[in-house]
Amino acid sequence: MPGYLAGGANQYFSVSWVTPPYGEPPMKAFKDWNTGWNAAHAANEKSWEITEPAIYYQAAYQLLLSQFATDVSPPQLLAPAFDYTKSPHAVAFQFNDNVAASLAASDVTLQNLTTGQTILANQLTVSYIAATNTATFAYAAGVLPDGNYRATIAAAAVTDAAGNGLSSPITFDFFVLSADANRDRHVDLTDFTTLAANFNGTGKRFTDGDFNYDGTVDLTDFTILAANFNKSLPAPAVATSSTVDRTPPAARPVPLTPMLLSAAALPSIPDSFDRPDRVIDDVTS
Ligand SMILES: [Ca+2]
Ligand SMILES: [Ca+2]
Ligand SMILES: [Ca+2]
Repeated sequence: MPGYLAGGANQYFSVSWVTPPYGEPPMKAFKDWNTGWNAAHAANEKSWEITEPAIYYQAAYQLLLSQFATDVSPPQLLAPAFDYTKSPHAVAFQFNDNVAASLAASDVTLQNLTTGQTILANQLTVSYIAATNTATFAYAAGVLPDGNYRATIAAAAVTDAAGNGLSSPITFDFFVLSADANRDRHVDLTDFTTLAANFNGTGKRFTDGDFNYDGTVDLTDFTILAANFNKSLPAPAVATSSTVDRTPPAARPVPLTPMLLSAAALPSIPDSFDRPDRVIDDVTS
């Protein structure tokens, strides 16, 4: 085992009538003989005793070695995440080592695969939580445009304190679909029902229908939902699969759209949302 501190001759040799090794310092606490029962002393005569390394030797020795050892391990990505629950939207990457000094907003490339647009680095801000080694890239403007996204980080862009880069580039896919409260890639009656159930509520989140992230579910969020109603965002096609989206937008129910759009224009709409069951009855009948 590298760095294992070996034991050695025991200066505290227990057979007191054999000197040396008894009573000698470590470098002289050794004698080569082979004896069993000693009749004169009526006792067994141990011919060899060693000192075993104990934790108080070993730990200190390992610490000493560590001062000379070099970190050659590449930092590893533990968990990527996209946080749609807050504005600004942000992608976060947790590493197993401190990579703070190497980070810049330009390290991540954020591409909207749906539109082909790339979010420019000057639209991102980077922050770092040292306690968890988590780098967060936030979209300064707040809410990302709808689309399937791919975040990539080049292997050399992120290094630990010893200068080790990642062993491979990072690729992380996620999606943004405004008003999709339950994150099923469709804006439909389910999301509308959630919004209706939380209408006029405060302390709300995106998943409650607070689509503009102001904490309240109100007409502004309703308008966002109405504008996106019946919109679907299929997952990007995977090269190895011939699977296609089985619920094309055209096949999804549409009758709510005119009602929502016209209702959104009515100033009295918030009151009618006090009874979400009534609203849904209207919608489905
Ligand atoms: Ca960098
Ligand atoms: Ca949905
Ligand atoms: Ca809101």
